[in-house]
Amino acid sequence: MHTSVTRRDFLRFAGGTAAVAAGLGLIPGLRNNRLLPAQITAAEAAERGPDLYFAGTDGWIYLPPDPPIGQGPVYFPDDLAPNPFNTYIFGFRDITGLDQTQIAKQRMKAQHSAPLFWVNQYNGSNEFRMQLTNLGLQMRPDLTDSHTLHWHGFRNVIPYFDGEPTGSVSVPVGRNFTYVFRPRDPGTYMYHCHVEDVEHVHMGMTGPVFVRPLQNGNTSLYGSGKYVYNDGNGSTGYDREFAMFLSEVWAEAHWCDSHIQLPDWSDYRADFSLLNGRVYPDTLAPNAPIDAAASINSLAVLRNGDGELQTNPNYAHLQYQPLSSLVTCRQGERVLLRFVNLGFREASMTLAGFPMRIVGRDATLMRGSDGSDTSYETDTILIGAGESFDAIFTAPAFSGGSGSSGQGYDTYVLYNRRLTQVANLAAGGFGGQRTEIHVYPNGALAAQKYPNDWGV
Ligand SMILES: [Cu+2]
Repeated sequence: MHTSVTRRDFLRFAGGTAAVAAGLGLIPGLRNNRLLPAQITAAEAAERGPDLYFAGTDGWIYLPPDPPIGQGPVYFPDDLAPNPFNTYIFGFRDITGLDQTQIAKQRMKAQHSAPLFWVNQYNGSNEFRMQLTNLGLQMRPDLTDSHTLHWHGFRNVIPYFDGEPTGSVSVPVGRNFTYVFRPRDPGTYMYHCHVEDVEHVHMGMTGPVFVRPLQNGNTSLYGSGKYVYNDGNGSTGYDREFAMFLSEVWAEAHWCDSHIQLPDWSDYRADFSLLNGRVYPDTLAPNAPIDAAASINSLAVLRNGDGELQTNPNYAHLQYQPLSSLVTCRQGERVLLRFVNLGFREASMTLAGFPMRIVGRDATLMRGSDGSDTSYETDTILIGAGESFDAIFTAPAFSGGSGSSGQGYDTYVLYNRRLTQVANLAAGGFGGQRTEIHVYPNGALAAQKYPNDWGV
């Protein structure tokens, strides 16, 4: 029996051992046996236990490999990728509730478009605590990159918990840090790792986060009692909500990271435009199996005994891209689309067939300084990098089911009207930011249990 150990294997083994030896479960070290005030806050938060616990690591995802993209077969599919995957990423994973043995097994199992989470607006006592650990980059033992969690657009941040590493702290390999938030401003935000952020953001360490308003639960303003903002009049009430998280993959950069090469970011040319971490037609595939009861602060994908993300039958290739983009609703319902763009290019999202009303932008209710309503109807939203929009549409009347008979719903299209972002210019037009809205008759669909839940 012959066993060869490559330099890469050696480094991977050494790197993994170092991560364990460094000790998971530590908080940032003390200096001169004294805690700074901010460290005391962090230590107290860690003692009380986090509301959520995320890990940063690397991993692999699936994008349509055929036909090959314009750059040819060198960069994509990645020849180092394990079946059925083909694209190397960095990303986060929700490891809330896992034990240390399970957590260690999540190395190189990152999720693209990081776990969707949400928090309630601060009411004077409900601080939100989010612990982050760094499991290292298994494909890049030569890199000792830290990770952070930066809440983009968060207004009352204190630097210690901002995740901007040059002015604050970051999380080295094998360490833990607990972020503490008091979210006072409802709306739709995004979060990302801020370490070497062009690279870490582009590699997949990005995701959506919502702040739910104190007004939630008030059913006199809108029947569902669910609102985007403290509007005072029910104008942002909705029945169902769907995250629409936009990002991009430049295949050459991802190949470079797995092959220990340096991409030149001035050559940036995205090959894939992603919606919730997938491209069409995978955008229409179902959510991964979700634990509805555990989805208190985040979309909790069911996990097996090893802590691994579960998948639906026939969708093993989407194991690390668990979030669907298909929108389902009944006629007459108000449906909230929470758009966030953390690609590097502007997106032009278009809903064909009926208008959306823009009720919020960058986590701000659309109101003038005198309180006047500045919301507006449109069929297209231009979303720059780092921007968010809250759009509500009222589902049109059910017309009897479009397409093949017996389908049971009407189909409308939501897509990026920029040709290079709705497909990647390859023959066949696959890929891109495109999904569908399925409008059902009265009586169909269950109430939504969590964001992006189909209710079917
Ligand atoms: Cu990072």
